[in-house]
Amino acid sequence: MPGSVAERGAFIVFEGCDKSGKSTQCSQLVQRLNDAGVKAELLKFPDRTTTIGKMINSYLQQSCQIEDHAIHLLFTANRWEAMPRMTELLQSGVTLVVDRYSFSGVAYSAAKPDFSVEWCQQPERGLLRPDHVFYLTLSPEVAAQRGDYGTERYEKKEIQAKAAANFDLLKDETWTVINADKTKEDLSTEIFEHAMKVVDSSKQAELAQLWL
Ligand code: FDM
Ligand code: MG
Repeated sequence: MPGSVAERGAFIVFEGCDKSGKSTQCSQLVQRLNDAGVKAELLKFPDRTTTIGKMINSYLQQSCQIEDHAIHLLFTANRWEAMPRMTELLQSGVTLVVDRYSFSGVAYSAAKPDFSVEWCQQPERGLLRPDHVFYLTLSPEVAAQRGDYGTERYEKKEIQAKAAANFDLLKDETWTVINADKTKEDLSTEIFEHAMKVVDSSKQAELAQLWL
């Protein structure tokens, strides 16, 4: 159409606690979008491949200690360092499917003693704002049926429960809460159908900033 601006990609985030099937759903969504002719890429936070990401990885694997405020800021910095590339991809029409984002950053740090949601949100302000968040929830009973947690730092029932309570505080109208207690296929179909609408409605929308 003459005079029309180029269409951008959608910024879609998946959030939820461990064992909710987030990573599986992220990959499936990228696959389904690509099959439907929508250019889409998978990203994940923390991105453990960068210099900052390697420090985060050592911290999560408990091979080093990092002070609680400092690690919070490293998780945030790991998102800031990705902004130029993410902006470029979105502007060039690529939809981004992102496994965890600032909401995990706040939910997990604010689960620690003496950390407030507000304090944790500050350094995240101004990052790209997702067009949509799929929040996958799971009852503690069903999570327990999925086997033991791993050995990484936050893989404990109490921390996951506190993080889940914090996620609830962060929800807004851009979130869809999805009960993840379904088959992978049912879940993935439901998410894909919703995501196609998000891709469509984001095409002409301005990219926005988080929590400003
Ligand atoms: N996590 C993740 C944080 O504490 N802050 C963050 O900003 C992000 C993105 O890191 F326990 C936590 C959440 C989880 C851990 O995440 C590793 P993955 O998705 O299991 O790699
Ligand atoms: Mg994990």
